[in-house]
Amino acid sequence: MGLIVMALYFATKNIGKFREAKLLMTEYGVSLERLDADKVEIQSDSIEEIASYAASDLASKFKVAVVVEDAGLFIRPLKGFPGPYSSYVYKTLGLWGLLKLMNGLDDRRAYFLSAVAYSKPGGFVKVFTGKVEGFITNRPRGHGGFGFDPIFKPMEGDGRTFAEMDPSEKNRLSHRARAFRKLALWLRERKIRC
Ligand code: ITT
Repeated sequence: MGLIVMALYFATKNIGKFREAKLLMTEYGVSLERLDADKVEIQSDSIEEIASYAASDLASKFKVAVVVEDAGLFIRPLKGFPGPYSSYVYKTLGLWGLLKLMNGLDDRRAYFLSAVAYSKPGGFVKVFTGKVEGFITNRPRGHGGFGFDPIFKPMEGDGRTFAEMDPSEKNRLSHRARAFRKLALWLRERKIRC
């Protein structure tokens, strides 16, 4: 198969997400553009389904290859809450509201999941996932990153929260970097240059 050169758009309103993905993809020679478009967000408890639907909808609307990421924080003692509702819970309860729900809980285990859906016009969709295990801290720490970063301490780290790391350190461990890395390697395998 010959070399295919095309533009790759990441549809997200979250600038923090975009910066992290762009930094990671640049390491693999992939140039990511941001698409500031409204996404269709279906109701589902599968982040893969949510991302796939939105990506294929935008790819057919804009007639370009589109990437959409749906991510969430899953807290084990809360049976995976807030999961697919993370964005809503972040906006309504915030960090302290979530910490309050965990008051008195010794089990602080949680993980972030990311589903990155790549779609082309014509209905093609492929999904890549990434996961990072960790713990919810007792109070917010650090000012980097976004969302729940100040209260998430990755298991494989050195005790710092994601918000206490710089973007390249977070990218070594994060759910998002793991999913985007899979996409980058898949594009490389198929000789797709973006
Ligand atoms: P787009 O849909 O526009 O991409 P969003 O912020 O709404 O942006 P999600 O639906 O994937 O994205 O929301 C997931 C929420 O989970 C997000 O708003 C954060 O609060 C949280 N989240 C996801 N990834 C995170 C990360 O790496 N660090 C901290 N919080 C994260």
